[in-house]
Amino acid sequence: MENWSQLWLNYHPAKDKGLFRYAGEIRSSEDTPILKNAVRELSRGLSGITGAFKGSGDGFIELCRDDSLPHEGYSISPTEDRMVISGGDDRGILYGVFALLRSFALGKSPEEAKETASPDNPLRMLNHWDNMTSDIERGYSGESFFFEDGKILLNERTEDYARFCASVGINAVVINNVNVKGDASFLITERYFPELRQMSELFSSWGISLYLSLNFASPMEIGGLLTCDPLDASVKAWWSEKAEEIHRNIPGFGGFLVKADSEGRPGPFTYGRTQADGANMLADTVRPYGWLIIWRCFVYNCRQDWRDRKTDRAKAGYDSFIGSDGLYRDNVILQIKNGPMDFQIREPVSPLLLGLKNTNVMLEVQIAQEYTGHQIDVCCLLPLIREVLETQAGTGLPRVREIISGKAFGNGNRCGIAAVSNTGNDPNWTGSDLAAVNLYGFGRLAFDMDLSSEEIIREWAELTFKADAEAIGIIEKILTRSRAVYENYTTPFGLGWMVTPALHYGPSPMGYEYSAWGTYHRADHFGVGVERGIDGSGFAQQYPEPLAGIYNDPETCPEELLLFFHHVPYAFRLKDGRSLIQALYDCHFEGYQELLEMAEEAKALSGRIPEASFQNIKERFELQVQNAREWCDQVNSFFYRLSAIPDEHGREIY
Ligand code: GCV
Repeated sequence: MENWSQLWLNYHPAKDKGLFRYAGEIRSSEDTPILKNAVRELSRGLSGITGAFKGSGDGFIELCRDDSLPHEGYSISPTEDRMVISGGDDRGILYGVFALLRSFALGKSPEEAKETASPDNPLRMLNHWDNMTSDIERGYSGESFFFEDGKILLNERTEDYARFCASVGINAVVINNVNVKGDASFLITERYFPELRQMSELFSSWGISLYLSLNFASPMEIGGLLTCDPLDASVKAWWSEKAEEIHRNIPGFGGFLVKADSEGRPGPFTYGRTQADGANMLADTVRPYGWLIIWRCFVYNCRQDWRDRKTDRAKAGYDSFIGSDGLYRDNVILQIKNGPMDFQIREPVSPLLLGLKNTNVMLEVQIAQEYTGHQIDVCCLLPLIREVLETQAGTGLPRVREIISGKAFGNGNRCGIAAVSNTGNDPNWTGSDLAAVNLYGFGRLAFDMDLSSEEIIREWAELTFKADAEAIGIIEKILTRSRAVYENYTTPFGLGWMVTPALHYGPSPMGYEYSAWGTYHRADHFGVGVERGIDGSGFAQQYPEPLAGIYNDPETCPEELLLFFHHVPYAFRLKDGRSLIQALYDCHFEGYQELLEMAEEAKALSGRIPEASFQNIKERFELQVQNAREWCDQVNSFFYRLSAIPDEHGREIY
């Protein structure tokens, strides 16, 4: 038995509602690597769930191709004696197998297991920020399971990781950090080809394409050239040769993810070239192999002067990319963080997502809890992701989900969604047992954007824990409200950036206020928030109407984003009649109180879920309670000392 968790693929015994009779035999017409894995997984899962597999049932499960189904699509159809899983291709069949196993594990009936589905998003990707030095940038669950001391790791955990990904429909994985340095620059050289080849084969057998993050300065750093100017002929030739070499050595390779001109990384700006010049040069060199260039839009000036109120980091992504809309090759996808800043607990949707109409785009979210509690604080991010997908509802504008799935502007299958992964080599993979909901949920949501957070949470909890209905209910309740609670005791109303600099855990209300990172809240004696309307930085005007108008006016701006868009006096009246300052106090006190309640509720899980999970959850709640208390007291004291306005309810502020 492995000494690491099987997460939601635990396959513990479930109740039979008529499905078990199909578990007698598995028939597969073909024997491709993916189908071999599909059959193996099915028999592994069924033996755990039914406890009796190996020829005991009368019926059978049949896996087959059906060309009328779309790429990666599947259909599950029960008849009297057989359960047919058909797929548009091998990946489709594999996804059908996992869907059927889910139905078995959740105790569904044959009728409930019946389904025809295909993924909403063409690319469903995980980005790992794993370094070859073993550590993970913004990792909160141990060290890398891909790299150790400059070497690539390939073992049973790699295979389990691929199984977990496939089980929720992830079809692409970038294994190394976007900040490519040191040994990682050599991943595209013969030093690492043998292991990468094996990894790519392993991933492919689970329907996953291997991607690498790229160092834009590779021609200089590993190629001995004196420039990496994308328009230089020797640079282009170098990349063409490199791509051919990689193609020869790593079959199944998917392409590159590139962070350029950002936070000290090299890029085309150094040579007075555009981001499009850089991306297109690479795209041309990889075109013969059908690979993609995924180019990140996280480009901004990280050496800003805090005195300067006109420069606004929130505007940088749009400003750097919008002018080249339509100029990108069709094998380039621009990867855009969900908000214009950097994965705060709440941000408006990036205006770039709405603005680029003639360019392939994909959404980037972060399930590594960098600003959302380091996988110590429980924070289920599914409500946040769901909001991003739906944000434009009611405005007549296309919704983000339509944009990233290629439906809004007709950019076909060059689009999708990526998450910065929250995994590491901890035995439970995600540091906190509860944080695995974000990994599971991201995959499920990327595949099916109609799923609600509640549905996913419940499904995950039932699959993960062998627990009674009451325990599942407790976990569901905790997770469902966790994001709102975290937001309340940290930075409500879109405030952001009161976090301890660099570490990004715990409060430091003035920590980023005089920094060079462009991360300010501009709190003073009279009010708080960044003025981003027409009389401020003008960020609100980067949105199409009616959003630009809605965000521009503090009276129409959604309250949960008020301080993101406006510098607002403390006496400003919210819709419920409270002053802003009172609402700030209330949120913090209530958030902390709610957290205490959640921590108390979690105690009832004792004896109801496996002891190791209970201890993991309990210990993390103890730390979270301390963290939330610091946030509550420090932020409230900060505002009280600045404004000199007392809390109407006379609660203790220091
Ligand atoms: C990988 C933020 C993080 C960095 C991260 C960067 C990015 O700035 O703090 O650790 O670098 O985002 O997304 O590239």
